[in-house]
Amino acid sequence: MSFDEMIMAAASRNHSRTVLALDLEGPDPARLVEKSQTILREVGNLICAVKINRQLILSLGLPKVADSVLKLAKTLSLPTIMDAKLNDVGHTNEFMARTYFDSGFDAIIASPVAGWENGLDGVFKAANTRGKGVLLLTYMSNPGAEAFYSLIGKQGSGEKPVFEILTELALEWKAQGIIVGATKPRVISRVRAIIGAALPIYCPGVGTQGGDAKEALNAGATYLIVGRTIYNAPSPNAAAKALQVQPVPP
Ligand code: BMP
Repeated sequence: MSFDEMIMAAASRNHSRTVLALDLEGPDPARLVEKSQTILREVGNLICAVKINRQLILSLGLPKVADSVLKLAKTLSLPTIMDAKLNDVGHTNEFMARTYFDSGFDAIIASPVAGWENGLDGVFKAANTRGKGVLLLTYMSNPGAEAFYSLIGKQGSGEKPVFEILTELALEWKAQGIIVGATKPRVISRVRAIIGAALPIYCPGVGTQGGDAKEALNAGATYLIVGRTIYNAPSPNAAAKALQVQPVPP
């Protein structure tokens, strides 16, 4: 099954469009593994994917993450996304993508700012030959993101905001998804207007960062990426339940 098929199957099975951002921190690796697995088991049937970031990779190391969290996600039939935000030159990006994919990740996040030639070309090749997904960061959720992503860029004889140019690149490069902050519902609407039903939009920034789940979904979000609002809640299960929605593709 491709990444797209896996996430759609999990979304429909669990009536959820929530991607859990499992960004737990802590000094004791054994406890960190235990806590990660406990939360994943608690919300496993209320989410559609798991996103791992540098918190777990740097604390546990990739082999340990693969052997614990990725393994559990697989037994729960949940696809896994590595939030690597790849943004380097070709051979380095490609090495990271290959290594994460071959350790068990089903998709990876990259920044389109690196460009295609000797930038993300090898990442897409590594993904496409393995049936994995590439999601492109198109508008970040933090307040400071506006300074770059809303900048007006020149393209041919015309002008448009950088995020619109990045959105068009995601279509051209055949990415499996676009990431836009849930804190920016107007940007989500604009991106949805540009891409129509061609691609899913993944929205981080719900809850703790101030984004509203319903607003993001109404604006055109396909999936919500949610971390602290779930794993720091008194009941992660109740917090994940509160975010459940009927999946409506894309
Ligand atoms: P939280 O729900 O705890 O705010 O976590 C959001 C997750 O999404 C984090 O892993 C963060 O690194 C990621 N993220 C984000 O918050 N904004 C972006 O624009 C892009 C992200 O990947």
